[in-house]
Amino acid sequence: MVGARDVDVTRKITSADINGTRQREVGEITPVRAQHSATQDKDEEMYGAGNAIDLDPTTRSSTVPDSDGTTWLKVTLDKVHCVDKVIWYLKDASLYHLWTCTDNDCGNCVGDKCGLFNLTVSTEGRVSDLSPVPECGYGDTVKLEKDGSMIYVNELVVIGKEEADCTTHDSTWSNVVTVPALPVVHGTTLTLNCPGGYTNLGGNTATCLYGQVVPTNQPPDCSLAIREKVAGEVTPVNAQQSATYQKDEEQYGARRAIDLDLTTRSWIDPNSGGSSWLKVRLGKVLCVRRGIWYYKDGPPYLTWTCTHNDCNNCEGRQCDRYTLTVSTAEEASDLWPVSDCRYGDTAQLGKPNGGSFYVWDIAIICKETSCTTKDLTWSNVVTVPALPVEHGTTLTLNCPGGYTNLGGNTASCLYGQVVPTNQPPDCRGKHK
Ligand SMILES: [Ca+2]
Ligand SMILES: [Ca+2]
Repeated sequence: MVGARDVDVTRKITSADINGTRQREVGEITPVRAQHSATQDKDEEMYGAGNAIDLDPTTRSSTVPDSDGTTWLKVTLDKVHCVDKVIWYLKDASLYHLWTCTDNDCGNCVGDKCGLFNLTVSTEGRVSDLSPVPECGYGDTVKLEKDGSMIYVNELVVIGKEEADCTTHDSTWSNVVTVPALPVVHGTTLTLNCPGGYTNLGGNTATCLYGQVVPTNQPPDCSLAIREKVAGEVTPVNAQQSATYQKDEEQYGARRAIDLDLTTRSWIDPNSGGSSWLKVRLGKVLCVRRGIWYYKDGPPYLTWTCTHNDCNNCEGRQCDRYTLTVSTAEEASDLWPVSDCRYGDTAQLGKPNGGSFYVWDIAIICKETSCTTKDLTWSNVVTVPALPVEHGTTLTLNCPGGYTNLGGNTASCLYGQVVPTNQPPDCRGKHK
């Protein structure tokens, strides 16, 4: 693959280069300064380190060993960069050596005498030289070293990795959503979210660096599948099914479809009459807005949206094979006046043509409804404010005179259910 930064190893100097200054390369980083172990004849003007970065191929730095006997030339960059390549040009601007860096080293050298030289990229005075991306050396200092003898360098050119936009993230994060949405420019910080119903058990921030989305600490992990409840989702009282595969209730029973765990499934077999169904009990009559059937580690398999009459509006790949019916024991559902939900206390997923099927999980989502006195299961608890209250109201739970509340004392009205904040109230003991 040929990129914009591949170096033309046959390049020769032009008359313009000789007479004036050479042009900077694509991606070349402008250095701040150059230093070296010692200058030949202490002649800074003729042989100083600055001659290696002065854009003039005809001038050279001539470096001699220091008192330790080591010879080195160091180029300091304006900030920490991801160094892609380092090029050493001779007087006629022909390429003498070319180093290509990775996050480990710049050991990939092309040139006649690679073995004589050592080139390193480092972050001076910093903790870590670890590169956030694998294809470059991370640092603000480039150092060329040699044992003993002299080094003549006409031009040392440092090429940085392109600060490209990020267009996609790691394909192993199959369904991760980023904020802001991709593409973003180099340096942008991203929030990593899992899609609705999934919990991110990994890292939740990343940065766009050199065209790659790099996690701040660890990659996101949406694959473990304890679902977060969807807004409006009610907790079913129980579930039943037509028949269970191998009668194994522990592994394949109906409750596995309502345990919020996408690694467990109910495996529904037809009953003796040939019909296959999973029935979810809501515990009271609610107005069901939607039913979502989840598949393992994936987005919803089928989603039904309900109206006053039915839940026939289905989205997904196999809507023609399955049905969702919401009904009440009293058969009173048609009397309800609201049009955008279906009243009932039971949601039944069916496969009319028979046969087995799996449900990894199912969510029943209800329309917000108020809480009434008859919904209060704690016989003599007094609420403030008094029932009925709207969805979302916080309630204080008091025991009647003479009783002490040994349980929880707050609750909320959620989707027609009075739900204790922590634990249910417990009115006990009679005191004068
Ligand atoms: Ca020069
Ligand atoms: Ca499950």
